[in-house]
Amino acid sequence: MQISRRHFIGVSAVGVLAAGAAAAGIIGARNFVRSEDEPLVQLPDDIGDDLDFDNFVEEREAAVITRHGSFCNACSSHCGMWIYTKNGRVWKVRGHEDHNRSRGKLCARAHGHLEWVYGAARVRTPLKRTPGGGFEAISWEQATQEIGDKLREVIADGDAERIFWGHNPRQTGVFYGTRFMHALGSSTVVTHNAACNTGIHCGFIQTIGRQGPSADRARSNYLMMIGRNYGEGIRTAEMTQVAGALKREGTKTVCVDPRLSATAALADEWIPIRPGTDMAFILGMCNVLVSEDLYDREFIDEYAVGFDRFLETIGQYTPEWAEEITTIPADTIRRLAREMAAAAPTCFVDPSWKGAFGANYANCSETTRTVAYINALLGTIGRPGGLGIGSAMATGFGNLNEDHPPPAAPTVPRLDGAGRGGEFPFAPIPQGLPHNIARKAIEEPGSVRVGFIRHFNPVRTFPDYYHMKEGFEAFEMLVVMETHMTETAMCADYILPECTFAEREEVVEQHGNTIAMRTVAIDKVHPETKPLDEIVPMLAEAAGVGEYFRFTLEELNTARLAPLGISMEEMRERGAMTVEMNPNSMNPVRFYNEDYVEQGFNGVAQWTEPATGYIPPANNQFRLLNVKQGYHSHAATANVEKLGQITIDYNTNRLWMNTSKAAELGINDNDWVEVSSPGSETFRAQIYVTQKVHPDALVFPGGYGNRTPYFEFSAKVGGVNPNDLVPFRMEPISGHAMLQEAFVTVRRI
Ligand SMILES: Nc1nc2c(c(=O)[nH]1)N[C@H]1C(S)=C(S)[C@@H](COP(=O)(O)OP(=O)(O)OC[C@H]3O[C@@H](n4cnc5c(=O)[nH]c(N)nc54)[C@H](O)[C@@H]3O)O[C@H]1N2
Ligand SMILES: Nc1nc2c(c(=O)[nH]1)N[C@H]1C(S)=C(S)[C@@H](COP(=O)(O)OP(=O)(O)OC[C@H]3O[C@@H](n4cnc5c(=O)[nH]c(N)nc54)[C@H](O)[C@@H]3O)O[C@H]1N2
Ligand code: SF4
Ligand SMILES: [Mo]
Repeated sequence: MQISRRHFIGVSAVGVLAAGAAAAGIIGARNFVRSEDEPLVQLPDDIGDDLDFDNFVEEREAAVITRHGSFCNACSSHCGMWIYTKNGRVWKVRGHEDHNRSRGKLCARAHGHLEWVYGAARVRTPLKRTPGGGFEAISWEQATQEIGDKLREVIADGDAERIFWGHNPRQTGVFYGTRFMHALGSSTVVTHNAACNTGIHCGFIQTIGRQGPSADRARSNYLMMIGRNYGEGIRTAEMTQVAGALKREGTKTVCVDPRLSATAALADEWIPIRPGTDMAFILGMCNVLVSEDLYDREFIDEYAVGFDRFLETIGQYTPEWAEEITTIPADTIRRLAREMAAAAPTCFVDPSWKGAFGANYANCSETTRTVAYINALLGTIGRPGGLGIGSAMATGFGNLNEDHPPPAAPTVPRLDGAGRGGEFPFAPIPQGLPHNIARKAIEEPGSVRVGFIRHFNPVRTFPDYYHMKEGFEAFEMLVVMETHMTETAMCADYILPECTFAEREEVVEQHGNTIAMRTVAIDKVHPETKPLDEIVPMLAEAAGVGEYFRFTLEELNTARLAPLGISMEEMRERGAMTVEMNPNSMNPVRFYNEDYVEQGFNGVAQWTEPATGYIPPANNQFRLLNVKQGYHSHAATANVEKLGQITIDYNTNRLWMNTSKAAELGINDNDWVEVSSPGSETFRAQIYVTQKVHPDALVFPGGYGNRTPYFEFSAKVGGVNPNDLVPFRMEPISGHAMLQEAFVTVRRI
């Protein structure tokens, strides 16, 4: 009898008793054939119950149940998970208990997105654009040959720097995409971060010398969350920690948010703020800490750079001044600053993710600098219960051996203007600026010749659909590697079908102190689809740079794991495990940044208005807010029936409007309105009238309004995509896309 390794692992995981049943059932699994028109994945009613797998298998003797280590693919949180299969089909998923991003928990999307595996909108074969604008199925041979020929032509012209790679940065894509670009002679790899958290990355790098500080939620006595909604912008383990803080005796939680988010609803205090003015609020609190001598002098003496310059300007930012801008009463600002000082250093102002200062306004990276300032004043940085500065793997991943040296990183300029010497010298690399590539392609014809996009839908997830579309259609060749027929895929010359997360093994990844690896859970549903580690080497061979890719994924992962003393067998069996970490050392905190002064920016962060100002220009105009809902991801899940149906059942894609504003405009709950912004199309939307939102804000739940004709269920779900109402713009310092720089006009129908 042949027992494949993954069946065997599954069997050992569910126990000896199951082994007999499973072995008997292998034949069933081999005979299992999926009919073409079988409906979307059928999940049993008891999904999520705490099953006793031994008894379960005993009850259903014929079923072969296996489990496979993986991580969820439905958002950027990378929650570790187990994929369970039954008779060779994905059956259910559960949180991986040893993975620090999930700690045994998954959110609704992890279950819902199993539809991606079996769904109808999957790309099944390579596709080529036809002259009429449609697509025809072609073979992999033809696709790679034609793409390779184009690449050879561009390289022969000396134009390799006009090629780029863009993605939602997953470590497999980072490895293969970067190596591929370097092999071709291009420096440009860009990511989705410019529509997410580039402002935050830039502000922290420039102030504390590293991106992505974390918050020590589990040990903190005072959590101030400014535009961070752990309850709906989910990473499951973090949500669990915040749930703990909400319950913990003696721990205070404050949410500063223009709307009562799911987290704010459970926090000790909700502080409604006028959108786009968080920097004024933080400067106001800094003013109190300084003027009342409540700051941590020891910390400042040891770590602050340019503190004198900061003292010269902070005096003007009184709580009364901040009240005018933020609408938060001066007394409240004073009280919150004093409370935090009393809790210091076991407190933090959250470094946040996207909500308030990730990539929304012209002041985001400057706001981030003030978040670093206030945490420094409170002495929270690097302290238990404060802001974590992270740690690095004690023993890093290994590299491929000398038979497979990496291509040298080219020195040609980046296409997106990010980094030293570019248009946006402070734009963090490797995040990059994909929307600037779109602009460049439009404004300087021929400047961008070839784009590769993988696992990324920038035409829909960046502001200004028509601008992004025009830009992405202006390249000589766009190749999109997708599982689905997205808006970006619709602009492609070639679409290459990747198999889904459940059907492939991937590069071993590090997520904090966890290393994890996706393993193959099921056979390919569509046999013509391929994983990235096969697609890139094929393209590289065709382009004449195949020598950089003559190794297998197995060899790569074995080399990565070697210094850690972990075998592939153990990695596959455990899915995720904890590795030893060394704490990072503290960097100075730059209150004054001379590099900024050199480039004409402020040495010390000074109050900066959003590009569109902060007061709505007219009575029927509102600041557009683009927010996450717990059961949708970006522009990817409205087409997932099990998730989209939640929206339909509970009517949750309505736009939130403040009760008194609605009364002023004669709008009732559930009324339909027209919304538009200067230069945009006009959209119809339904209004949710509520006191849970600041009068200046109109809340657009994110993720709706797909424009690809292939997303049929999404069309049924409806809704407006905020990116259709926001023009193309770039934040002056970090270059991000400013997703909330628009006031929308509302008209009752
Ligand atoms: N359900 C779900 N979870 C996700 C994702 C997803 O797509 N769906 N994606 C993951 C990713 S990539 C990200 S970046 C994170 C995002 O996680 P978050 O950044 O927490 O989520 P957002 O909903 O973008 O914003 C959080 C809050 O900011 C508020 N906000 C908006 N404008 C302002 C403002 O001007 N000032 C202040 N103070 N608050 C403001 C919004 O009302 C919202 O409640 O979520 C991650 N988890
Ligand atoms: N309107 C709106 N815009 C937003 C946001 C929002 O909530 N609403 N959120 C913002 C934020 S925080 C972020 S981080 C960005 C996210 O920006 P994107 O990364 O562009 O967002 P997604 O919609 O998640 O796109 C991921 C794409 O990967 C594809 N995909 C999924 N699995 C695979 C796979 O295994 N292989 C391949 N090749 N492709 C796969 C999906 O089909 C999807 O098209 O968007 C930003 N813009
Ligand atoms: S937060 Fe939810 S959707 Fe995102 S990776 Fe974790 S389980 Fe998946
Ligand atoms: Mo994001």
